[in-house]
Amino acid sequence: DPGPGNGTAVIARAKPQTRRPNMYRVLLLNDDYTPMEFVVVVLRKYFNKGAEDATRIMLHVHQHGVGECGIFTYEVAETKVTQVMDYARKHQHPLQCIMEKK
Ligand code: TYC
Repeated sequence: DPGPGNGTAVIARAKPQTRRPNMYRVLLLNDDYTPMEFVVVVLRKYFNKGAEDATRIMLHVHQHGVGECGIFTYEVAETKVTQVMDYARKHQHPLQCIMEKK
């Protein structure tokens, strides 16, 4: 009589305890109308960039059409996009902010 169980040894391995969350890039898109200074304000206000970094990113978007503001988990990225779009709309600028899976 093998007793409880079926007499087969259980070989178990613990899963790694941490899983990396999906990450999302938040991007600004260029347009012809949003003032450069407004984009710099957005980068400082919502992405915690300093004046130099904000200016560099703004000029990159101006010259290349698109640029990265940061990489965040889904909920944080979505919040940033909503905040930037609401702020641009409030000031009647056509600035577009989007997110994409990394
Ligand atoms: N192209 C705009 C201008 O010449 C400036 C600008 C930069 C607009 C970045 C949007 O995401 C942007 N006033």
